[in-house]
Amino acid sequence: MVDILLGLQWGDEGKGKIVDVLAPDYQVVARFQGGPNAGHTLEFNGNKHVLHQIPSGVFRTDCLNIIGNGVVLDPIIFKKEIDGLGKYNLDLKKNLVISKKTAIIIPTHRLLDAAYEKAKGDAKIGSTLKGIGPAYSDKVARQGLRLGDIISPNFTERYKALVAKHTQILDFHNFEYDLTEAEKEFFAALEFLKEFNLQDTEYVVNQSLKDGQKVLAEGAQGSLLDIDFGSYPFVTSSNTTAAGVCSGLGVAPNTVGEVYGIFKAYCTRVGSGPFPTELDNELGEKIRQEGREFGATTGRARRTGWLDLPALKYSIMLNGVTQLIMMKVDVLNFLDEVNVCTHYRLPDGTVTEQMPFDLTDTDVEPIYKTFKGWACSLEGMRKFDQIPAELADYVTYLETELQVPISFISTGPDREEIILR
Ligand code: 2SA
Ligand code: MG
Repeated sequence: MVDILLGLQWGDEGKGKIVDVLAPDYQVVARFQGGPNAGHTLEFNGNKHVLHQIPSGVFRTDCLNIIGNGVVLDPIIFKKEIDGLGKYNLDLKKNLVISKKTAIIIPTHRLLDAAYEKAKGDAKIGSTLKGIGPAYSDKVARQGLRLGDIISPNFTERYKALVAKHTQILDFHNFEYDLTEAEKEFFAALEFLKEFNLQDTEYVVNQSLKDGQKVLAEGAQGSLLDIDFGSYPFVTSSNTTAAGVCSGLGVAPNTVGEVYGIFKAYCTRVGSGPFPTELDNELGEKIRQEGREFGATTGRARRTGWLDLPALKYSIMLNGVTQLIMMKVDVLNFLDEVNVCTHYRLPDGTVTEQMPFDLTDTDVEPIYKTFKGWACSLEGMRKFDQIPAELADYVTYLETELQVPISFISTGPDREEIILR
């Protein structure tokens, strides 16, 4: 079976940590969408490592890691990531397989990202500027380059033709650039990539399933950033929801087993866009500091706010979540009271649990339920019956509301800091 693990909010729910925790049960871990915009942080044995394009199963040496066709891959960043993993003595030529159908991010994609964001002015998306949107655009426009193309004799020609299209747009935007350095790095990185195991990974993953192996599909970003169901246009350019797994890996819907949905005990969002429960105040700042809420890729401060149940229920519905994983509960240890948004009040006074068509233009007022905080450290707690009564009440309330069991509660960044139910 293919089990799926994905974020139910706006990303940064802690997917990296949980993939790493679950990986021993899986023979394959696969990324199916996104690219170097992702930042998955893993902490183990005193190490802290951020992965961007490489699946979070790499630190488990008996696990095969797949970068699927639904990913957009930046070769320059790939080379840097591999170099950065050098100190762990991993055999990545063996344990990592990359789809030949993976879309390539070329240097002008990053420039286009910057040019488009600049042109949008105040309405900018808050992109990570990694070239994600332009690379997916070229894929959908049927003019992109794929990893399997890099061995083709006419690759350079096709690359140049694409760059010519891009520079026309950059010139139109009066966007200044110098490609010399980036292109040098890009072509060197392509040579480096050629030494890796490039395959039609849809065969690899389906063969693994036939052999009875367990596959874990690792989502990036979060469901509320989904291109179709997120707060458009403040979204990323891929299907971050469960639906993306089938198209992003080439597996059939009837192979999908568990869907693990990860959420934080509060919300964060990095980049622009609507955020109904945002705490744009001192408390929000305190949560940011306690939770170390800074972008793992860009270092940007993440916006913080209360847990949003209408949004969470929406994500659970879209993904068919079978088990919930609640993260960063310890960040709220300092609070006397914890709020949860249960409904939205719309401008016309209607109270609803549904996400409005356009959160950007609809000023929703969150309606909160207040819980007594547990106000103590959770250190060393590994069992549900050890946790304070206030936290147990809160978790039980969420399970009743969300109608999905909460199987794991994370109480700190390390692999070991987790309560299994
Ligand atoms: P993009 O880069 O064009 O896909 O950005 C579009 C929107 O998607 C958001 N986005 C993210 N949100 C949370 N985490 C992400 N990964 C990094 C992290 C982000 C970082 O783990 O912290 O370091 O800033 C991620 N990637 C994309 C983005 O903020 C835009 O709102
Ligand atoms: Mg992240």
